[in-house]
Amino acid sequence: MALQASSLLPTAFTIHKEGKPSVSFRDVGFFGVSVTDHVGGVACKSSLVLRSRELQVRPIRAQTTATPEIGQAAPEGKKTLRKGNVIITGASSGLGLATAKAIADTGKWHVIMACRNFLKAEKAAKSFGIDKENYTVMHLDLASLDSVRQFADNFRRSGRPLDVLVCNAAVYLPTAKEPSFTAEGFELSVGTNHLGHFLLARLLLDDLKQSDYPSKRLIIVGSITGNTNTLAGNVPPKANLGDLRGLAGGLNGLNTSVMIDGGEFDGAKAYKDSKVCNMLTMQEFHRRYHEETGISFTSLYPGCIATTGLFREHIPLFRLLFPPFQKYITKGYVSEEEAGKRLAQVVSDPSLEKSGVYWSWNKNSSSFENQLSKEASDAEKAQRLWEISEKLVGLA
Ligand code: LMG
Ligand code: NDP
Ligand code: PMR
Repeated sequence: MALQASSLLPTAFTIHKEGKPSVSFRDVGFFGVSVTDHVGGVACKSSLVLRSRELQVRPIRAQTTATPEIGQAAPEGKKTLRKGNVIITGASSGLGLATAKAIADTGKWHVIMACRNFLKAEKAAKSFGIDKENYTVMHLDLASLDSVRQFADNFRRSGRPLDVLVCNAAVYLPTAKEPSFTAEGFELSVGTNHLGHFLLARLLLDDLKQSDYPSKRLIIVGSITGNTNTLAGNVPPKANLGDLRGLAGGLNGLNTSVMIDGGEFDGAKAYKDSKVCNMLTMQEFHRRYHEETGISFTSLYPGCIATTGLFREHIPLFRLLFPPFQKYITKGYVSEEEAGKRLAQVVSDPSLEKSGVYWSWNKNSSSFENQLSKEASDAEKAQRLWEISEKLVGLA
């Protein structure tokens, strides 16, 4: 990837404060790479429209360093907004990294990259040309509840307000024959993707509440493969939480099953189940806290980002065939940078503020409120999932 060129991009955005950028995005893609190199020319035109909309190439005066206008009212008479603070878990690769890049490059946000591998995250941020003014790496291992608690403490000590939390990190172990476990002994996929994030979001809810930012958001990344009302969600093994008996038993394989529904271990199913948990958790947060706090709770399917590290445990043949399969057969493929811009939209775009929504994008890359499967929108199950999860993570 032409990563060095990416450092040119913030300049490309900042010099065009008021109107449409005069730099042609046809020639320069988001990471300084030709758009056509990435998306094969498909949807190039629509992504141009998307770019100017998503990235909100609007006045960015509040964040530029030494202009005399700082702190003064914008010409329209609107007050300038302070920089927003967003935590993104798993920002060391894939979707999280691309989102960190997209959001940091607006100059309007400070991104806290919450990552288990500090060095990897730091290197990734540097190689993507993220301005060091606009990000901080903080250690977070979601597979350890102690680490989650420590992270929340450390974040609070930093004194930054929290305006948006993005629960993005995940592991996918499709070829594992035997389960692995988190520090507390939960099956690793559900333990990391759901329970770690559940505790994190619960601990940081107060911080979000206290923020004075005009739009406070908690975003939990979901997926199509957890939704059995789609073709992708019907590829075996299908997600199914059953009656949650395995989860209630602690997912430790000692007294009960390591699977939420009480079945035999299946890594691919555990991942899909964890995504159902993510989507149910978002809705339960919405029901419990949206009205009271004004926080917007959302989930999304960013598209099939077939090239990310998520598939690192899959067999080499799969990793070879999956991207062309998604690009040319299902046409569900999106590049990391495109997906990053979608998630960045959910972080900051005023048109995606509605709470309780599962966002998706159509072929023209315009967002729409999608329907979740029956199970992924089951309010009773969401409530039980919440109650069991809070016991497991030590909140009840
Ligand atoms: C499992 O296998 C593994 O067992 C598991 O360990 C784990 O890895 C898991 O998800 C990960 O996968 C999945 C396996 C079984 O699917 C395959 O990948 C086999 C590939 C078969 C090749 C099919 C030919 C397609 C041609 C593509 C050529 C390019 C190849 C690229 C391949 C990359 C992707 C692998 O899956 C199956 O059993 C195969 C059948 C799956 C079809 C599922 C479709 C069900 C449709 C049901 C309709 C439901 C309708 C709902 C509609 C709602 C609409 C609103
Ligand atoms: P990646 O593997 O590229 O990114 C996952 C990130 O999670 C990495 O930064 C990884 O860290 C981090 N992570 C894993 N375990 C932990 C942990 N214990 N503590 C902290 N961080 C951890 O995958 P994607 O970017 O594809 O996935 C991001 C999100 O997008 C996931 O929620 C996934 O479910 C979702 N998604 C992905 C789709 C796709 O097609 N790729 C489709 C739909 C949804 P490290 O870099 O150290 O490994
Ligand atoms: Mg899928 C419209 C069709 C579509 C879409 C959007 C996806 C997304 N997939 C689709 C169809 C199919 N997939 C079909 C027809 C097959 C059978 C050949 C198929 C297979 C398949 C496998 C084996 N797909 C997969 C796998 C994985 O291992 C991935 C997975 O399930 O990870 C949990 C995956 C995915 N398909 C997707 C998406 C987005 C994924 C991956 C990641 C995720 O949900 O987070």
